[in-house]
Amino acid sequence: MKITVKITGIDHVGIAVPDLDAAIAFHTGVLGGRLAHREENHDQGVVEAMIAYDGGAQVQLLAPLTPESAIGKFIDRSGPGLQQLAYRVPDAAEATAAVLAAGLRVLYAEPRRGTAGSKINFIHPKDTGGVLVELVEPAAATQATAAHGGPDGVASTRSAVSGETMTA
Ligand code: V0V
Repeated sequence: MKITVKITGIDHVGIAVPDLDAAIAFHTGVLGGRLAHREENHDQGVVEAMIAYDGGAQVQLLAPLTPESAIGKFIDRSGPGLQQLAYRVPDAAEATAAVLAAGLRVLYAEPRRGTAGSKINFIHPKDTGGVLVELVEPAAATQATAAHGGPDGVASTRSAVSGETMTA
């Protein structure tokens, strides 16, 4: 039987930014988003902020902690802008296995820690038509809320491991 990645939705779109506070000010002040979560992730070399919009859309602002990090290299090569498309999956380990079974490159053998206690992995952009695809298994509390379909429940119930989750 053919194994496929079970995508349940778009979790977020990631934007590489050189200055996180300036980007938060634009996305909240001009675009009307809400700062739902902010976290430093040293494994990924980023400080990130999740911006949530009414209706459930989420944008992740990603600023580099070092020039050698993935986001530092991206900004150096391509400038600030869209860096990743993150799909939500129920099980990141299962999704990783499905990608490998399709003969594509995942970046990590096992999922790693992402925003707010999520588990994440990535498919190499050269194997997806030029888009860095992230696979996100949200933390359990978020997963349950998403299944019950609250309009902005995804962002407001994120449970932070080493970050700060804001509620409206
Ligand atoms: C690089 N390339 C991209 C790309 N980054 N294409 C589309 N979108 C991107 N974001 C292209 C680049 O232009 C080159 O194309 C080619 O890939 C280079 O591939 P490479 O030499 O294998 O690799 P690098 O050194 O450029 O690194 C790219 C990868 C790296 C994707 C391997 O950025 C990485 O490990 N990313 C995963 C981790 C990550 O992005 N963390 C930050 C977000 P040409 O010139 O050869 O045609 S952390 C996060 O999302 C969190 C915490 C969360 O969601 O919770």
